[in-house]
Amino acid sequence: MEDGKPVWAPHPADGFQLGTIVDIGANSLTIEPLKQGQKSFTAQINQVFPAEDDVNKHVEDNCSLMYLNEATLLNNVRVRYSKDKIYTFVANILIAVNPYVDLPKLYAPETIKQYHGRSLGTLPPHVYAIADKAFRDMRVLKMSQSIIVSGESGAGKTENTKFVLRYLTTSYGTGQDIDERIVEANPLLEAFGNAKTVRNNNSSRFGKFVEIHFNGKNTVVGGFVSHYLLEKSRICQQSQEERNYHIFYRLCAGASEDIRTKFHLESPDAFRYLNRGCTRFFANKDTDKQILQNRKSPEHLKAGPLKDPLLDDQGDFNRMCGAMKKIGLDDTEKLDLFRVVAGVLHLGNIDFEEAGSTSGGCTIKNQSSQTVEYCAELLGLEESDLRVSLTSRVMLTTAGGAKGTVIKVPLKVEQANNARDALAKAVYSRLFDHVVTRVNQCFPFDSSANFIGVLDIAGFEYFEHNSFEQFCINYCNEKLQQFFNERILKEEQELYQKEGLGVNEVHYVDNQDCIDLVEAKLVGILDILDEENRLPQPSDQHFAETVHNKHKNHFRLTVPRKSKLQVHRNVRDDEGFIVRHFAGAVCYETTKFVEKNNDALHMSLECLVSESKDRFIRDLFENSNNAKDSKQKAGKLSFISVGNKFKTQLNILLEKLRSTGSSFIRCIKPNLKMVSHQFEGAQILSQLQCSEIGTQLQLTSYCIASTFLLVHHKFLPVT
Ligand code: AOV
Ligand code: MG
Repeated sequence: MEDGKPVWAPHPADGFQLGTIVDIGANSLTIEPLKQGQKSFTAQINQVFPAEDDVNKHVEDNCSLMYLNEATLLNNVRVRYSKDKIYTFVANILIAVNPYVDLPKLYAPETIKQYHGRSLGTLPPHVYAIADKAFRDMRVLKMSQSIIVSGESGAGKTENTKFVLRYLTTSYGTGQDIDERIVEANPLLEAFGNAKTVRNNNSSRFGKFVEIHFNGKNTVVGGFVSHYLLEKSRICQQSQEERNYHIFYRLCAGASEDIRTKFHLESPDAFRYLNRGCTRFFANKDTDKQILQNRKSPEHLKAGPLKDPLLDDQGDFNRMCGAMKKIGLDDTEKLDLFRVVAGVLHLGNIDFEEAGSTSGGCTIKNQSSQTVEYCAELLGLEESDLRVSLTSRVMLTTAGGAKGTVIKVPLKVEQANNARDALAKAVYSRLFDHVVTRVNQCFPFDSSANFIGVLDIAGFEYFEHNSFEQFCINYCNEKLQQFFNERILKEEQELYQKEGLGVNEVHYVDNQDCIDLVEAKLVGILDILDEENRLPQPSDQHFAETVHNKHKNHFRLTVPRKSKLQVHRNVRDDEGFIVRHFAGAVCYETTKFVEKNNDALHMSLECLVSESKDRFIRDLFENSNNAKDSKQKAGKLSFISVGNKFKTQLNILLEKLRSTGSSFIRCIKPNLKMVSHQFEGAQILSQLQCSEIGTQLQLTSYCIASTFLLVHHKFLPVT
């Protein structure tokens, strides 16, 4: 850094600020901010970076800046963002900042045409450029490709994924149904798998890998969607200000009078599964009072108190029905879906109270009686069977030598509530599986030469309280990070060594030890959890203790007590563990890990639904392996591991990714308020830092110094 020249030094809100160095210490520098009236401060030497001469200049590929560091990257992205240029390349990685405003020109059909067949770098950075590169790589290398879209919740992964799908089907489709179906499958998947959260009004609560398949002539022939880990807890309960899956509200708001009567629908606030998360929105108190007096009025159904001003449930319902039609779902299939959704809502309204007798059990509350009837009717069950299955469970006696006798044990109120919720979760998640299966039938293909897959899966998560869901998603991100390291860093480094470029070794964190900690056989956290699930009396505390005992001195694992952060220290050692991830340490609270890791319904409920009179419901549960030999198995602890299923799926996914060429899109959320034209530098910087783009930059600077080889040379076949 030259004397007197401006530098970038840390700033708490903006990430970096311009200043000049006025004093140099052993490890720190004294900086005088360029902004008038600001006090000088000290900063660590390794956090101060040289600035470009013209800080208002921006470049399309960050690698063409004079100084490559995280401060100039942040500044470049900032300047571009202020001009609605949301895409920036870092070599061949695309950075996409969420504009939070429609940019119709950016995605217009003419723009799609422009990018057709054009090499990376010849046109401004765009998600279309990445899509076209994937296509050209597939064609030239005769190799399947994958596009990995990452970023935190609300960063724009799903929107960019949709742009990729639209681009590829528009540019390289046959112009027939199949192209449209690949695009129109999304509204249906989103209706059942997306929900409003505090971070995103349309948050995907499942991960997906969408493959577009091509024939030998490189024309679209079909598609395939794989899905991962639908968030099940949301079906029964949502956090403050959050909602259940869109479909519930849309059905209540948009269904025709006929369907409404048939499925006994009311406004969302009449249903327990909908009315406990989102706070009520009173746009106009007076009209709302009137509406409340007449809860079933069409106006209320359209604009009930649970109506979110930011979401148009009725309009979305109509759009969703349009999409269903376009992908070829007929009315019967549509009604099958809606009937189950309504059934889940009524199931949620069933209440229990202590039974008067001394049995210690419970009965269904009187006012729920019609609810039970509706629920039984919609799910094709005998009302009396439903009552019995919700309030008791079958067990095998082991006492008094009468081993093997099946008896009915009454459930306590709390247990019955849990049984009801478990049934609702099972039914809805099977329904979601069915929706994905059905979607896949819309774009079938006999054979394909290659595919381009787009991965849209939640990025690294770190909340105040982290549970099993965060654990799984962060484990997934460790695997993806490893893949990224392998692809971008190791391969390039090896290339330079081979070509004798004398590039210094680039340091990145090898995270195999962290992955092993989670997935290793027997000693990995997932297997320890499964082991706990199989115990006669599993407990979350015992699980946490076992994890700590098995990994006493593991670099990646610590007890919450030893944490520097106060919030973690409130968690007792037998209530959680801290994992040091590549992106930071996360404290997982193990409460409910055991429950969340089990996909099995208890026997009485499993039998109930698998013997439904309704063929659609029966089919949803047809493949469940524990329905068979139910008598034999009754009373045994049934367990289907959620964690290990995810591990298997993830390893299949990674095998697939490793067999393809790959491109990366890194989405960035510009602010927490979800508004346009607001660039919160510090927050964005931390997103850039935990994506290893920093390391990519370091590497790129070597390349430029060698002026020999452009970093993207081997990724850019001349096509
Ligand atoms: P995510 O997929 O990354 O979050 P989304 O793709 O759903 O995030 O984006 C969130 C919202 O940001 C969208 O609903 C749009 O309103 C807006 N948005 C994102 N990208 C664009 C764009 N290119 N142009 C205009 N608006 C955009 V999550 O699924 O929550 O992890 O779980
Ligand atoms: Mg999403």
